Amino acid sequence: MNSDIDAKLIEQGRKLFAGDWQFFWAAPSIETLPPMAGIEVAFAGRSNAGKSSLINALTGRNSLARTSHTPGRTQELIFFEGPDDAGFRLVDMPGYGYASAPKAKVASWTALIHKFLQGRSNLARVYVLIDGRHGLKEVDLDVLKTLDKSAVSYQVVLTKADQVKSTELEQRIAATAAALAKHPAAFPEVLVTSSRTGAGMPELRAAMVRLLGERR
Ligand SMILES: Nc1nc2c(ncn2[C@@H]2O[C@H](COP(=O)(O)OP(=O)(O)O)[C@@H](O)[C@H]2O)c(=O)[nH]1
Ligand SMILES: [Mg+2]
Repeated sequence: MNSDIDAKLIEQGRKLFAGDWQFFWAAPSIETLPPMAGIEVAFAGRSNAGKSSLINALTGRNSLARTSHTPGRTQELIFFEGPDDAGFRLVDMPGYGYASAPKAKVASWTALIHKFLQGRSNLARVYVLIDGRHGLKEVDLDVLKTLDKSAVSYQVVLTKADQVKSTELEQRIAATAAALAKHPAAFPEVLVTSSRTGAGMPELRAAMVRLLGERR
């Protein structure tokens, strides 16, 4: 990749996320979604994968997206809006795969997400967050299958990189990329982040700037 273009995107990403990000809307159901406008990027992943922490790290706001030590607490689609003129939103999706969740809850999650993915033409990408300490689990693979069937492009992000030894992390990246080869709708490249150290944030912000450019 051209490093001048790279540096430019990194700088544009820094600027976009240095702007004023605000909570905008919480939707517990498909009927209560905000009207479609601008371009949206959503963050999916198991409960506790680090979705809310990643949104906080991206926007540099420690408590914009509420993070929780209690898995499975976010049960709504939460929308955040960027600086006025950017026309850009981040969506914190409810976590899936919380072991003690009752079956009915899992079914309602799947239904909500399925409907969201089907009907949201301004949704440019879903980032699927995978805890870097654990890698892809069965429930994640089920979600990737759901995403394959939707028209949305998606990419896997390995989170909590600060908690994994570098040799182990390399193996995890390789194993994840190998699994993704079976999912043609997935971006082949795996992103790696740490919300604690900020690792991977400039690259993720730059990727979203690139996406915005492509969608406009
Ligand atoms: N060490 C470390 N912990 C993290 C990181 N990201 C999230 N966590 C922790 O993981 C737990 C779940 O994070 P949260 O963002 O609430 O996950 P969510 O359920 O996917 O929204 C919290 O205790 C966070 O502090 C990270 O990059 N590094
Ligand atoms: Mg959360």
